[in-house]
This record gives sequence, structure tokens and C-alpha cells, in this order.
Amino acid sequence: MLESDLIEKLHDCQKVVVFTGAGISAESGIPTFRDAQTGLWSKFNPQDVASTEAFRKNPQLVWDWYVHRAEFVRNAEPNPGHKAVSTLQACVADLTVITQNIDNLHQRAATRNVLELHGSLFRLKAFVDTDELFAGDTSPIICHICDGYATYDECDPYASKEDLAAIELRAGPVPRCPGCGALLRPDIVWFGEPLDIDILDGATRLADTCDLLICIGSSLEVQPAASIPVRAKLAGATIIEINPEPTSLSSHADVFLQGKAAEILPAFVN
Ligand code: BV8
Repeated sequence: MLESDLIEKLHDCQKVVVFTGAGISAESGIPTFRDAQTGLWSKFNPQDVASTEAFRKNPQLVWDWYVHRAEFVRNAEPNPGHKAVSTLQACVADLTVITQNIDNLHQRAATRNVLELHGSLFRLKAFVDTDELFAGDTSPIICHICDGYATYDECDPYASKEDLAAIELRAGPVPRCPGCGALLRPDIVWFGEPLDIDILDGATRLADTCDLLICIGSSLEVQPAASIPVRAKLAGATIIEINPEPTSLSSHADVFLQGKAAEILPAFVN
């Protein structure tokens, strides 16, 4: 398929999914995960920083690691790739972004309808250690502030949701829920944790019903996210992949555009 045919096809599509991974944010200066030299996982073991076990063992270390990443992301800007996706959304009838990224850069590029499969660095939730909680004497309740498990004894009836909303991922001691005192953690999906069922269901339904899926900047090594483009292909969607390196999807894609997202994507919207 020629690039001009592709652009025409894109404008004819009723339902488009843009599926993104860390590669779309690479040109905003945010390191990817699996690059052999600069990837985060070339310097850190995911089990030591991105797992419930790590947080249980050393919450401050994990908090500090995410504070560092959040500062990096706050200082980054959406790049021409993010902006092109946003422009594309205005040109097609129905476009949803399904992203594995937790950096908020699609939203900052004014893209709407973003499904965040792995959560966001910019929301917090309670760390719930269910093993410890259910081993205690008191029956758990749901904390009215953080919606995590708590006990009646712990929960402060005078605390408000606004108190929690005011807490951000910033340097300092790991904060606690103003209601129940549970440690707070970023609202992201760590290895071994299930994805939010509603978000995963929504993404799966889109994969099953879209006409076109554009897969941008993902190594497709993490499940269940990696199954989304495959599912769309099996359901009959046209698949375009944009990546400087081939992946397990490339040979099955209808079109594989080898290169950087920030260079290739703007051509779709000009
Ligand atoms: C779960 C946390 C079940 C946040 C992340 C064996 C088989 C199948 C599955 C498993 C298995 N062993 C273990 C599992 C499960 C595991 C998994 O998939 N592991 C893999 C690694 C083997 N999955 C899970 O644990 C998931 N949960 O399965 O739960 C369950 C069910 C019920 C009850 C309990 C449990 C949870 C997965 C979530 C992991 N969270 N991060 C954080 O700290 O960031 S993973 C991490 O990988 C990021 O979130 C990231 O988004 C995600 C995917 O990576 P990519 O985005 O693809 O990034 P990567 O660096 O890999 O690739 C970048 C690409 O960009 C490259 O291709 C590169 O060429 C390209 N690129 C570079 N520059 C550019 C570019 N492209 C375009 N333009 C450029 N300029």
C-alpha cells in the first residue's frame, strides 16, 4: 500500500484505534523500557521498583523512583507524534487511543478518549496489603476517602476527598491517606497486578470492532496489552505499525512503517 493510499484509507475509516507504547514519547526525551543502552529496564530490575513486593519491602525507594520519573515527565513536552495523533482525531469519525504509557502526554497534546492500560503517574491510590489486613482482628471496611480497605478504628470521619486530591507524587516521605492512614502509591499497574477490568474490557471491545489499528512505538512484550493489536488483526482490522525496529507484529501488519513516530505520523495529517 502506498503512503498516499494509506492516508486516503485512514480518512475513510469509521473506527480507528491508536495503540501506543513508550516509543511515541521517546522524542519527548522520555526513556523507553527495553532499549539496550538507555531503557529503564537496562538499569533497574522491574521486580525491585515496579512490583507490590518492592513497595512492601521499601516503600520510600519505590516512591522516590517514581518521583524522579514524574519530574522528568513534567519537564517533557508532547512531541510532533503526540500532536499528529490529536490532529488525526479531529479528522476521523471515531478515534480512541489505547496507551500503555503513564506519562499523560497524549492528554497534554489535547487528545480525548485515552484508555490508560497501565494507569497514570499523576493519580495516587492506597497501597492495600490485603494479607496483613485480613489477618487482623477487625473486619475491613472501604475507606470513604481512598476507596481502599481500612478498618473502622483507623478511618477519620472528618477527612475529605479534597484532602486526598491535594496530595501529589512529589519528593518527601511516602504520604498516607488522610482518611485511613494507608500508604499512598502511584495508580499504575505493576508487574503481577491485574489491569483495571473496565479499561481492559473497553480496549478489547475496541480491538474487536475497529476498522484500523495503528500500533506505535511498542515492543509488544508485555501482556495482556500486547494482545490488543493481534486481536484487532484477527477480527479483520487493517493494521499499520510504526516503529524504528521490527516487532512480532511487523510481519502480520498490513503496513509496517519503519522509523520514528515523530517523523512519520505528521505525514498522515498534512
Ligand atoms: C498481569 C509499570 C495478571 C509502570 C509496566 C509470560 C507470558 C505472558 C505474560 C507474562 C509472562 N510472564 C509474566 C507475565 C505477565 C507480565 C508480562 O507481560 N511480563 C512480560 C514482560 C513477560 N504482565 C503483567 O504482569 C501484567 N499483569 O499479567 O496480571 C493477573 C491477573 C489476575 C490477578 C493478578 C494478576 C501487568 C503488566 C504491567 C506492567 N507495567 N510498567 C511503570 O513503572 O512504568 S510495563 C512497561 O512495559 C510499561 O508500562 C510499558 O508501557 C510497557 C510496554 O513497554 P513498551 O511501551 O512497549 O516499551 P518498550 O521499551 O518495551 O518498547 C519501546 C518500543 O518503542 C520499541 O519497540 C522501540 O523500537 C520503539 N521506539 C523507540 N524509539 C521510537 C520507537 N517507536 C517509535 N518512535 C520512536 N522514536
